[in-house]
Amino acid sequence: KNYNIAILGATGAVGKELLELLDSRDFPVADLRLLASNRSVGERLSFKGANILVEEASDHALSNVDIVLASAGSSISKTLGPIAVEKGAIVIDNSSAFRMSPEVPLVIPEVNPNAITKHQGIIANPNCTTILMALVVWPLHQVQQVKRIVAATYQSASGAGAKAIAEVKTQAQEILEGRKPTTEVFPYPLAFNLFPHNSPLNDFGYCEEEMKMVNETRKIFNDSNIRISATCVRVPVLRAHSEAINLEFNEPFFSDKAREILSRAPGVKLVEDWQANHFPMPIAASGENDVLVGRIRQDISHPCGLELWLCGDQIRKGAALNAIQISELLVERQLVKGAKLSISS
Ligand code: A2P
Ligand code: 11C
Repeated sequence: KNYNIAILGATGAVGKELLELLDSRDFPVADLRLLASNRSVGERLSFKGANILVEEASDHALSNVDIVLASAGSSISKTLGPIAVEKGAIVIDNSSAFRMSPEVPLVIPEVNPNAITKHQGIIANPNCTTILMALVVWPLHQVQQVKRIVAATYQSASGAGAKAIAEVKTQAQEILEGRKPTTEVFPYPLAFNLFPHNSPLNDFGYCEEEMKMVNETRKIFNDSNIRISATCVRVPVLRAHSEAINLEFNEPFFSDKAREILSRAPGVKLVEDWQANHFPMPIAASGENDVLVGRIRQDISHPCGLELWLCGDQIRKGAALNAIQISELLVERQLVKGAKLSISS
């Protein structure tokens, strides 16, 4: 069976990657609808040799669709997501709109694939930093329970969308030419700079991005006790996020054992050459499906601590690839069917 697919936000960074992955992974597509804002109407994007016209996202455009891959931001998902479900589609939503709703599965196929069975029409794709961290921590957590995670992130411009990637390139050029860098998407120049993630702060001084890592990981792991603290930072990298992760267990977790587990973990690739001092880099992770992990070492400050370093393509596994893998899982388990919606967002 082939399916009618709509990409909501098809002209964006994640939307374009979704299109490429549907093509290269040979997803069983019957009809493909590309939806964006009215600014992009008339644009054409290529899919399997055809040039498909971009249409304006609307109620009407969501009729007769089996799967909506949504990546046009939270407010669009909140408005159009439930309408699509009402019309019989399953929405795989890349925004944060429904992630923490109890009725909405929050899924990383390598971690909690069975969560999709309970879907009521909307399945949420986790935040990119959460996906990359959870994918690597989960196989270790399965062997010895992780008590506490302390993460520091180095997040690429792509996390803020296609305009942000263009902005950092323009800023680099402007600075090299001795001009003042222009800022439209980001509050500060990102080229030759970095700054703490600029999402809204809570009363404890944590930003939204940091709290997503805390709350979403707990939901995905189905473990409300795991303690997590993160510091999220935007860096002038184009499309791959990096993360320094410190894990604390109840007993020592030896680095050789962690290395052995991660070397065969799905979606993870071990990149470690201690002699050459060669480890994962965002430039190497860009365009890759796997999350690269390395520098696995015992924490010298804590007998039960373990340190590791990872880099993963934010647009791929952090967003589009994870959504496509969820779609593939739905097809494999024959779960692509209209659902009864009851979402409390
Ligand atoms: P458009 O290109 O027409 O603005 P990114 O995350 O890379 O910034 O991409 C965001 C995506 O969401 C783009 O495809 C963008 O379309 C789409 N989008 C933004 N605003 C709307 C809107 N009001 N209605 C539909 N799609 C939108
Ligand atoms: C970033 N992770 O890099 C964010 C972007 O909840 O999906 C994605 C926000 C989200 O800025």
